[in-house]
Amino acid sequence: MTTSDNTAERRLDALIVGAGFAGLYMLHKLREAGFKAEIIETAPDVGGAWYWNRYPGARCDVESLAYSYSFSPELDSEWSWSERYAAQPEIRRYISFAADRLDLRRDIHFEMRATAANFDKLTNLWHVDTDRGTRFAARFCIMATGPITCPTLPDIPGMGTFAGDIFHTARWPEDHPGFAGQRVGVIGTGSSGVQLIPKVAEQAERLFVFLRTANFTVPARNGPLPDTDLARWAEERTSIRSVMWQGAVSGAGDLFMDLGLRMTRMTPAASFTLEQRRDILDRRWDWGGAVLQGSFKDVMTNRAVNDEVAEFIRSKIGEIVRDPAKAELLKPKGFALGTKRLCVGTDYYETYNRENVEIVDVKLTPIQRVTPSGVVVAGEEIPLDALLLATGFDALTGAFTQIDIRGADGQALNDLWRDGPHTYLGLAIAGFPNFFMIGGPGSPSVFSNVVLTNEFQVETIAGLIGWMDRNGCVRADANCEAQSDWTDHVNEVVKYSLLSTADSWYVGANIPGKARAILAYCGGIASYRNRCEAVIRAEYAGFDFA
Ligand code: NA7
Repeated sequence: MTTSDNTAERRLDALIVGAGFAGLYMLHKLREAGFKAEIIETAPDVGGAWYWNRYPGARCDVESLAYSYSFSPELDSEWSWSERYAAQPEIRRYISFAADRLDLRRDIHFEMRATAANFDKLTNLWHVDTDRGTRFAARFCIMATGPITCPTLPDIPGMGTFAGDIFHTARWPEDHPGFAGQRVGVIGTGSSGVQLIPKVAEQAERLFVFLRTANFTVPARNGPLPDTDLARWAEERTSIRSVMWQGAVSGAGDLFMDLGLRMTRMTPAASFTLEQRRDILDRRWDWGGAVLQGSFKDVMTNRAVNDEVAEFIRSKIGEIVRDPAKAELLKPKGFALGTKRLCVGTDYYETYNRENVEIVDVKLTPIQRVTPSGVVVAGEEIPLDALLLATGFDALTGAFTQIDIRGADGQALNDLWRDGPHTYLGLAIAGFPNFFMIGGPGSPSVFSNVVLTNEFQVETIAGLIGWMDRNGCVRADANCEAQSDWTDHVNEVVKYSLLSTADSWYVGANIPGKARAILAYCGGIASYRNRCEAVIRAEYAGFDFA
């Protein structure tokens, strides 16, 4: 859709920000219900995070079969995934296919960024400004901006002076020719770095990995999806998805694991002998994917159990990496497994056996500055042709705080969230009527299969908007008490887990000055859904309507 009318406000029922999985389904759902809705999207195409994260090796760490829309039997039956863990180009094609199949593009304004959103309490309209001059007036403003979409750059002196290629993984240029014959540096060894490093190592003459914190990485064991899996999925997907909602299958990688091995995730480690536990860990390691973190019920609640699984991974690193000094640097230390997101890789540790790959321990000797021709570490310049930044994101709240969002009394969301996000069910914010969020703070988001939980949130928001219309309501505002109960619950439930014990982006610790608070709800998707369904049954208890 091209937009030329940047003088008058475009009047809508709903403005949706973001054309990823969440925003596209929201548009479809509202359209189906007869509402006039449009999307604004900063990228020139659909896909959200999957549009931007096109670095070599970018791949989902949730199984493709489970990382797809479930609402449409037609989409399900017309699409077939090629690999167990789909690579970024295939996921982007899938999202594009869904957008075309549902005819969504005509209501999407591409290359347009929201800059400000203000609620007018007299007219009950959201006024949204954009960087293209187009203004919108909408009854509802829905943020489908994605939890990990706002990249952060390291604060190293001289960054702007580097003369070679310098990219963040989430802003990778399209059709980049690669790094053959080059000296390349990578900063960052989280999920993105872990996927990127083996691919760059295959191309570069020399690769320097600037390692600050070694993360736990498990092998994906990716490969073509066998016909038997595809057939079984076609037959059983409805029941598998409902089991996913109950939490007995994570979808991260245990869809077709044998029942006995799968059920260990519901059983405390102490129910098994040491030999049985070792066997479970070995079999899960061999199965591949993030399932190691779910080996036992109490991996994320009991530090001793967590340590045992962590030590198992450290022993595997020692077996794979031939140089003992490198292996030692690559063994994660000082935080519990899973408290920084578990990385899923392919040949990650094996890559450090290549002669062209060097580790620079920047915890010991930080990068002092970037020069036009390289980086300076411990007083010496390491000459580089390219510097690749896998340095992460201002997660969950970043996409909100970069927009000037103001509620009914002109209050700024940035002020309200100064000590961490306050939300009602991760769906709404008190004082910001008719403003909804999908996959955002306070919801299961990054602690769940986001496609699955996004769909549920979309349906909940669409249900609420439909209910308001049927009941003659023009305004829904989360009440302060309900919001503070939910926020307390989000903060309380994490105390029973190890999740907030590390300095990770889960708690905002990667962004200087960001309040330390758990950013997503870790109480499980089943309990989240039950809670929301109880609210719906009670005619949207916790919301005040006008
Ligand atoms: P992450 O997981 O936040 O990883 C960022 C990495 O960058 C991490 O290793 C950081 O080390 C490192 N980093 C950041 N700044 C610096 C500086 N200044 N010097 C050295 N190292 C630095 O981001 P990802 O993109 O990998 O993954 C984010 C999520 O996206 C992922 O979980 C998937 O869900 C998709 P640190 O740990 O801070 O020492």
